[in-house]
Amino acid sequence: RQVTVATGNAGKVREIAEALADLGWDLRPLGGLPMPEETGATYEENAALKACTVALMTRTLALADDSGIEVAALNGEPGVYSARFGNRSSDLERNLYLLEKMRGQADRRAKFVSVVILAHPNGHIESYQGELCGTLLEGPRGDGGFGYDPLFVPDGETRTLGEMSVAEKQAISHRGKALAALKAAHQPVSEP
Ligand code: ITT
Repeated sequence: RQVTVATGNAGKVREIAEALADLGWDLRPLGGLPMPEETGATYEENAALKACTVALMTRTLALADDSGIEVAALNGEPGVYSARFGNRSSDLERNLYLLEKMRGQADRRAKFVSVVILAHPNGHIESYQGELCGTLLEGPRGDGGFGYDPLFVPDGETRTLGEMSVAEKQAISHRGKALAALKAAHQPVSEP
């Protein structure tokens, strides 16, 4: 089945392709298609907006992820606004901005959230989600992953997400959990 991956984020594309590889779906890139403005107040609303818009435009199934990081000491910010935190326009600048806001802060707890939506061209939607709790370092470590990965050490781990391979990150991450639930719902039933 043809599924358009409705994201402009190359890091998400890599994780989605790797997680869903065994389903044998024909994953299509967004190409030049425009994405809607993310006007929703929740991850769920924004993921549905992206997936439904692309499903309607392409008349294929469309898969979108809306995600973010919620920092305890910042009252859950940046949350749904993680991609535009401090109006900074690159991952590097947003990481520096977050480090600056967290300077001297003892409570370094943070949580990643992902909502993955598969939209059918007939308007039906399937929604899956996952979370990952951890702490923020005082400086970056590792150059893998994307976004806030180099600053974030998951609970029970010693390395940042930026120091892990895609497969290692996937096994524990917010997006890995959401995609595993989607995959389980679409796994062909095996013979007894
Ligand atoms: P699309 O909307 O095109 O999918 P985006 O990057 O704008 O791409 P979001 O609106 O969902 O996506 O923003 C999520 C932001 O949260 C993302 O840009 C990162 O800064 C951060 N983020 C989400 N998941 C992350 C992860 O697994 N690792 C690090 N940062 C992550």
